[in-house]
Amino acid sequence: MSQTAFISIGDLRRGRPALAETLPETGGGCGTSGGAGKSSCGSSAGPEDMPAEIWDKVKNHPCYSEEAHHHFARMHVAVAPACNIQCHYCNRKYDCSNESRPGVVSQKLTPDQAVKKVLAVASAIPQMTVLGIAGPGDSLANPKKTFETMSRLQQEAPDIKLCLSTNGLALPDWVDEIVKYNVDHVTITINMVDPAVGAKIYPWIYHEHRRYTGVEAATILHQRQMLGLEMLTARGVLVKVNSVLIPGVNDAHLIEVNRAVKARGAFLHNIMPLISEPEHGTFYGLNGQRGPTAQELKAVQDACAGGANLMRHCRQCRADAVGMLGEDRSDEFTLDKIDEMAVVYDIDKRRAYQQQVEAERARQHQAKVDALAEAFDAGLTRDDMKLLVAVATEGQGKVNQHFGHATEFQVYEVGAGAATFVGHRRVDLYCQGGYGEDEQLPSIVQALGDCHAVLVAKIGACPRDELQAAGIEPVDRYAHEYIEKAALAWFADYRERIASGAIVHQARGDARIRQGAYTGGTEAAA
Ligand code: CLF
Ligand code: SF4
Repeated sequence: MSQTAFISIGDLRRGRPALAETLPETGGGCGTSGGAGKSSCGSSAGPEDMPAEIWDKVKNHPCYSEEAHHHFARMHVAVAPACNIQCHYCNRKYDCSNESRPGVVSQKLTPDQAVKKVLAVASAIPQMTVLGIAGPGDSLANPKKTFETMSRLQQEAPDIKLCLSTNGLALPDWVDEIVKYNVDHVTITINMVDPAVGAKIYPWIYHEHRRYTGVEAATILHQRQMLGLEMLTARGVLVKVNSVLIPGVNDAHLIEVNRAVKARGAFLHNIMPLISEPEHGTFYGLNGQRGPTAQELKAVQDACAGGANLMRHCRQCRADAVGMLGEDRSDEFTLDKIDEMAVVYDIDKRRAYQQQVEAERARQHQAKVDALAEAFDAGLTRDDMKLLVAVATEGQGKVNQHFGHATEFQVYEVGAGAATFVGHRRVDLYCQGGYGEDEQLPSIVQALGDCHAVLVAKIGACPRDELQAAGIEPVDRYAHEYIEKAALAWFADYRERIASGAIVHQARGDARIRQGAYTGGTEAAA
């Protein structure tokens, strides 16, 4: 029977109580993350927030640690083409929507080719620390290929962390294998804990040689997902739950999902926007089901405060992605190119390089802590005003990118003496090698529509004017400053200008989440 207390996105925006108030505390929670009761983004946590053995697992996993994703890379190998369920947001002509950006077809690999590719990437990108199997179908609907790949890599590249993503239907059958091959990070896509909601997302599943449909299918899937999650966390495997936010279908229901997965020990919950462009040919795309706006996504994420810790830096990568999150170097490692490479998998060299990266990360972290201490101590504001600011950055935690070079902006919420990372916005590249592509400006402005300011290292006159006309303040006076410090300084200045009557504060609107493939490559921004 349905236990769903359905709250709409509109209710959330109007201030209906969040998870911590609406749902009883379940106890238990994540037995390993140390995140119980915290409302902060768990993936932002550091070594002081969790047991040493957990920190050891997450510190260089770019998805499980927000900080790590600025320093370490991951790669996926597309060895799992088949799937055992149908999601209304998936068209299997494309990569798995659970873990991918639809519209780009994978080069499917045999385990042999996959191992070869991993060794080639590992030798070329020494900070690549994690190998994931995330489709293009379901990793556990292709267990032979998945575990053959994992088994070989455990032998041939023992320093690489193994990670897989699954819809969970077959999961309980493969927990022993997952543990056997040291796959200590598993993502389960869980979009519902109420089969009545599930029936609107999954038309069918294929289980134990039989096809099931409707609520019966969703009930089986739900039970298998919960069982698999419990089995993994009992064995010490770190589990992240991905949920696709589908407005009008499971939006506020995801608060209940968050509670349920926390109670079963999930380490992180990653709530992702539905991608449903009609040209992708999915059921939802063809039937007018829209994805959420940026503010709708944030409202659901914020409403989960107090439940399982949230991941907010997911880039919804392809099933054959290679590189840092947000960049894709898979084109450099096609099979024909790998054949021509001199692959030298030198584990000692990799370790030495990663130690340097780790030392640099620690140095940057400490410099940032020192720089921010004063800004936070200043107690700049103690009222409830909160604003969003967008930031152009190419790393090191600093405002250090030109507006025209950004293919995404980091978004921070500023207020009450705190500046908190809340997400990112993809945009098309404005600068096209020496000139600005003005046709891109309206879509960039739309992507930042809910932000009061955009902090950049530099910006040209044309985008400056366009942003100002849209009520977004372009700010380049904090170039090369730490992001949080810059955001707090801008906020203090903004408050002073309001107090002096120089400006009148106005609420912002919503923002559009960029869907589909980029039209400008990251290499063009270099
Ligand atoms: Fe890949 Fe997923 Fe492992 Fe990461 S991705 S299998 S946990 S190594 Fe990461 Fe990509 Fe988001 Fe996935 S950013 S889509 S959460
Ligand atoms: Fe597609 Fe992945 Fe869903 Fe399977 S689990 S139907 S591959 S989105």
